[in-house]
Amino acid sequence: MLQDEGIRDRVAQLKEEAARQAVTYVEDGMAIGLGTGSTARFMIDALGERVRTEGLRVCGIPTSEASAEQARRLGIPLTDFVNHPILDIAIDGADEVLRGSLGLVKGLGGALLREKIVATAAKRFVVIVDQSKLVDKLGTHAPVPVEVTPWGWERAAKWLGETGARACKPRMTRDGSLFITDNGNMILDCHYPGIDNPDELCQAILAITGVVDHGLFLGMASEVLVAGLDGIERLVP
Ligand code: ABF
Repeated sequence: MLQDEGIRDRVAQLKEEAARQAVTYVEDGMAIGLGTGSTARFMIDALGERVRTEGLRVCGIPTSEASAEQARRLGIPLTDFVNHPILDIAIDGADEVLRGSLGLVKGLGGALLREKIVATAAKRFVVIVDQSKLVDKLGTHAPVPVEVTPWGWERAAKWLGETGARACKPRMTRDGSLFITDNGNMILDCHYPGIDNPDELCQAILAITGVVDHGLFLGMASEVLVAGLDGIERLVP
């Protein structure tokens, strides 16, 4: 048990190191995409610290209500796509990072749609992870979350099964109720036995009516900062 806690603390430290490194990329005047999840939370904390101590003037578009609330609390001004249709940088975590191409699985935090909109709006998309997220095949550890409209989700789940998923289950909350995204949709967690052709799978998933988007982020990461026991490795595609 104590050992488990030790490992958890170490992983949290690694996430924080990657997050702090990414925040060194931020310059005065930048508009920033603020990710979601425990690693992104460290990043928003570190950004808030720079705003407070250096008087850094930045603004952010958050990818979730949770990140928006954290940013407000830390005095990071928020903006929108009317004022900033293009962001200078977006910084976010991931659930899996494919060695080589740096394709990602994201969305276990439930914010995949806003994360993808923000990532595609950014000139530079920096992903921050600890080394446990690196994989040789996507789908190895994480299911692919698919955001679907609540009406007719059963049909989408059936067709997702045809794309090779072993199971596509509605995401539930800890208290046993249906998880609803910040956009009012449901998430189906689709478990694949490893994804051989991620590009093909992306197209097949998006072709299903009722699918809003999915957690495969291919060709989007400008770089990935991987925090490991020997320091931070910077990967570029
Ligand atoms: C977000 O947070 C998500 O896309 C991803 O699901 C998750 C990563 O979680 P953590 O940083 O808590 O490991 O970035």
